[in-house]
Amino acid sequence: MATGIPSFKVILHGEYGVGKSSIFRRFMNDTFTQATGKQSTIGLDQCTRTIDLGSQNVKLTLWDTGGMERMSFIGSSYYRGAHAALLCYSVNNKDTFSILSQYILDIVMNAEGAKIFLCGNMTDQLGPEGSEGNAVTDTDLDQFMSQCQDVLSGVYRVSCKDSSGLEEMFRDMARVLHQDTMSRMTMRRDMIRPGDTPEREQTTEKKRCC
Ligand SMILES: Nc1nc2c(ncn2[C@@H]2O[C@H](COP(=O)(O)OP(=O)(O)OP(=O)(O)O)[C@@H](O)[C@H]2O)c(=O)[nH]1
Ligand SMILES: [Mg+2]
Repeated sequence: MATGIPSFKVILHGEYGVGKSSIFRRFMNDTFTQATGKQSTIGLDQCTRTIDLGSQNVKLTLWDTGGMERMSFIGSSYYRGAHAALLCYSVNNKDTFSILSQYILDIVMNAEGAKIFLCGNMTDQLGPEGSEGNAVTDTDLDQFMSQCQDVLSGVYRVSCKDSSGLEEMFRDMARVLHQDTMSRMTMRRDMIRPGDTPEREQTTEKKRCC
């Protein structure tokens, strides 16, 4: 790594129209487009930003693509080397939530070892309590979280329209990914104790023989 700044690839995942590209645009240049009509993402976009965590800078590269591309040949490069997946659903559309376990399976199969963060988008569209309709309720979310306790590394609710929760989410993801790398490095260092290398043991054995 030329700059020495820890760098992480994060892929956006989830149903059509849940706001993946809107999250991407907020990340890239803090803009929002209220598109009319269906405009699915075609091709592949990526954007890198440096996040200041106070004591440490961390680079996040967000990758965005549409469902059709994920299924095409682009798919493998999309998943390759991903450190994390931001799994998105729309908080006012239960269908995009009920299908999440399939997406989790897809991530586990294609991006081995990637951490999974859950993001409910469009909180600006939630009505007052008691008027849930097709919205994802707190009970739905609690149930899902208890089913996949160890699978999720973070759970967020955001709105790309009014931009609430987004910067906090990007920072938290950067923090979790960085901390995970640090603790893995510490674990690895602790496992290699002085005098434990096979070569040394061999040398000692030989000396004893002579
Ligand atoms: N009200 C509201 N609308 C949103 C929000 N986020 C996205 N949208 C709208 O939802 C629609 C779909 O958003 P996209 O970002 O294109 O969704 P996508 O997941 O990238 O869709 P695909 O590329 O088809 O997979 C657009 O019309 C957006 O303007 C939000 O937080 N609030
Ligand atoms: Mg899109």
